[in-house]
Amino acid sequence: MPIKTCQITPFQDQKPGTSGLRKKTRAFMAPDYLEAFVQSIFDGIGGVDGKVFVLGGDGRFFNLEASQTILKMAAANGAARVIVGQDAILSTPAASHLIRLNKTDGGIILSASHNPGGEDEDFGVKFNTPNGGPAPEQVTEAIHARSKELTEYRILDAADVDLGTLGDQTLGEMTVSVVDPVADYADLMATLFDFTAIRAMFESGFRMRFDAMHAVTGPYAKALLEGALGAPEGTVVNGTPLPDFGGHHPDPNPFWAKALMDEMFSADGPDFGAASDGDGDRNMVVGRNIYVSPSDSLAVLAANAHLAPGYAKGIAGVARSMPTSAASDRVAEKLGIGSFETPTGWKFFGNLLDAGKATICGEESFGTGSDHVREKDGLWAVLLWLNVLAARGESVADILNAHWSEYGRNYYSRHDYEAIDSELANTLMDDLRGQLADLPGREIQGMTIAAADDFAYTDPVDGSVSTKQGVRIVMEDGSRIVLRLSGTGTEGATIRLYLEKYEPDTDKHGIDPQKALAPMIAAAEELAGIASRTGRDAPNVIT
Ligand code: VG1
Ligand code: CO
Repeated sequence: MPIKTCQITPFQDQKPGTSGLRKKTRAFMAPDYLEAFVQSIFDGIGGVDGKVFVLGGDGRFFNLEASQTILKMAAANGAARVIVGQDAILSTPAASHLIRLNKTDGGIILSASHNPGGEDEDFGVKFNTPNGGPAPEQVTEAIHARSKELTEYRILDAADVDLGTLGDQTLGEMTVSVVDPVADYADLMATLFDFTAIRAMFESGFRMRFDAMHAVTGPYAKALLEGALGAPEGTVVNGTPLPDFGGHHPDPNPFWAKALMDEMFSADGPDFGAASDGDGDRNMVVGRNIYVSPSDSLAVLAANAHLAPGYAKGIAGVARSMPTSAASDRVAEKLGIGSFETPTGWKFFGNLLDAGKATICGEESFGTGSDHVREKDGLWAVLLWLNVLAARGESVADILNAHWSEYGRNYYSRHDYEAIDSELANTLMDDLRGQLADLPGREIQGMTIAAADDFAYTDPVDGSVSTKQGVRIVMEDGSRIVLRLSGTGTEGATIRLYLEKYEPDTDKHGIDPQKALAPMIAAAEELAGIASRTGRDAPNVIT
């Protein structure tokens, strides 16, 4: 089959963000754009000759077409084999698992995660390294550098591969192995959790609602929850993946998963609720009449992981992203295990997991995971919760209240201001950075600022340094304000304001977080002036 070499003018805007390259779908569909980025990946990792990769995506609009293009490019560039999910579907954690299971040279995941999908919405491409995790900064920088000078790409002039049929096919000299997207992942889950105990809990009438948000986890959740674990049919709702996610944001938080929240807070709601995002790596967990913040979920899972067979020996350490609340630090301290604070983005957990320093990781953005793969994993977190609920025989509310009594409560909230003019957002951040040196010692809203900096991280394993990862202002009692700009948006800038206040007094654990955090919210406005500068009177999304 003939290989076409296509000449192009290099693109200057293919810089990967927090999690791969995300752009409007139409940008990726424009002539040569996807191809240029894929060739830059191939070149940036030193070529693909004789290598094996995993390929799949979350099923959003353009997923299938992009997959065909990538397969033809992999073949033209000399790859030996690509393992691809049937119909080009793979959740992000399942892709990570397949990369590790088959000891491949990495993988390409097509997703813009929780961003909406469709021809006028978002698309994304991410490269994962042979450990199964998102490419670290050195790799994404090499890919970006290559993209800026790339003048040609190679693609096989061939018919589309039949991605609907399981088994091996050839494309030029390359083997394409179409695999069941769910099977290997489901097998892995069965090794980690006490399926017998969870099944018994469902048999005794435990009721759950899992909202797949018309995204990729539908088939995984049906196979595991309604299949292997015997939950009644109907436990999984919105379980059919759609290219536009039914027109919704597949973003599992109280704002975008409001229908689930309403059900969980209704009279006679289910015992347990959960949702996951476009590509299946995020999770939201809700009990009957109680919402579990992602930071608290991480802490509770770390404290209880030993109840699941896969973690019965205990965990080596807990890692959290910097903006995530310190609730998990308290658990690590009590367990006498390692505790790590990394920049935002799962790629920063990879080295800690590979080195065995951390077993469980989490982010405030509805991400939790462990060393079973190298991505956050929505269903994994849901199954671990189910295992903990089955083992303890208590409600989510009981477990959470007991956790707060033992460790104190880290009140927490994130306020997002979306689609802000980029220049305005950058100036706001620069002005705040300019004040940092003078902040310690200053009184604000009845509190004293103890420290203020722009977070920089030195990876404890390979010594690599990442700077400017978010401004943090810490009060004397440990309460914090964190501000950073999103690296996953596709329109203007998104300002993320993270607020945290520690409350040791059990009598004060029942307050609405927005009320408990009111002084922090006021202090943030005094320091950064988001509302006054942007003219917004409220955040777009509060989680
Ligand atoms: C957001 C989250 C971050 C997460 C990232 C990718 O990034 O804040 O915690 O790792 O999305 O998650 P940002 O730069 O927009 O704040 V996913 O599920 O979108 O791959
Ligand atoms: Co995601």
